[in-house]
Amino acid sequence: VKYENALYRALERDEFTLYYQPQMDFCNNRLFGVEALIRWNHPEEGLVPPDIFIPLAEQTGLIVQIGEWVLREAVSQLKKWHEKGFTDLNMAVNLSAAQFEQGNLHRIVKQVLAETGIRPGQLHLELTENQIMRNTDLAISTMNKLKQLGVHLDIDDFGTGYSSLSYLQRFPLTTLKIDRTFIRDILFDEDDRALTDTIITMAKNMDLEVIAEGVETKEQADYLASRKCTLMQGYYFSPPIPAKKLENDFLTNH
Ligand code: G
Ligand code: G
Ligand code: MN
Ligand code: NA
Repeated sequence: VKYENALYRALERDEFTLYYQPQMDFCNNRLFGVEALIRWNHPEEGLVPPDIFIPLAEQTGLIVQIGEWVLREAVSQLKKWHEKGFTDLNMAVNLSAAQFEQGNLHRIVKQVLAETGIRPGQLHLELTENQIMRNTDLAISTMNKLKQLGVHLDIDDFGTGYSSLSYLQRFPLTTLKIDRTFIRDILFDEDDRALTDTIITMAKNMDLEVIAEGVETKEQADYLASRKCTLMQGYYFSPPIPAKKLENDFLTNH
């Protein structure tokens, strides 16, 4: 409630910004891609984290416009990085439930790709399990339209939701992102380790890519690599950072 009126004006006042968190291929220490994460630069309060305003944006329906802004901004940033020579870089964008359930999402995605000339295979759209389980028929149909464009469909926070494994096969997914709560205690909690191993094996069997989230230490990264999970994201590599810092820290040695 505190932020509601200000949130309405935030888009037109250009107060949103994107941070980018590196996704590393640990095997060759290469930057595989980045995940775009929105921040709100509130005129009085400073940076407001998305946990605070995304739920509010969802309640008010503003999330649809905000989500479209995120998509356009992230893909045009990716284009700039491609033009600087980093042509292999991928971009991951989070979708909210309301955005996902809008009938015209695939048209917007198609348009943004056409405007920028970004290859669809370099765009990952992140959905949570609960988002796709809300209305599975609608989700499958929307995902099929997106998949036909050639974009990747990633399940975010995998392992924390309510999807059943048998159900997963019905969705045209390309990537599972293992939730960070499983990675946190991976070195000393046998259950978390067993779950993580299972998700990695299952992903391989289903021909899906797998990304581990929340990797905070070298020991966690080494363990995951030993299980053949080499795509990783987390504070060990970097927190989400502004575009300029990402360029300085990750896109310089070419
Ligand atoms: O970056 P941070 O850890 O503060 O993000 C907190 C939550 O906000 C995460 O669950 C993330 O998925 C969500 N979030 C961040 N950016 C976006 C966005 O652009 N769109 C949507 N729908 N959610 C986002
Ligand atoms: O829900 P989603 O996976 O989209 O949320 C991504 C958010 O997770 C990032 O914005 C970031 O703030 C948070 N995050 C990223 N890496 C780590 C990590 O290594 N540890 C913790 N605790 N949080 C992380
Ligand atoms: Mn995410
Ligand atoms: Na996540």
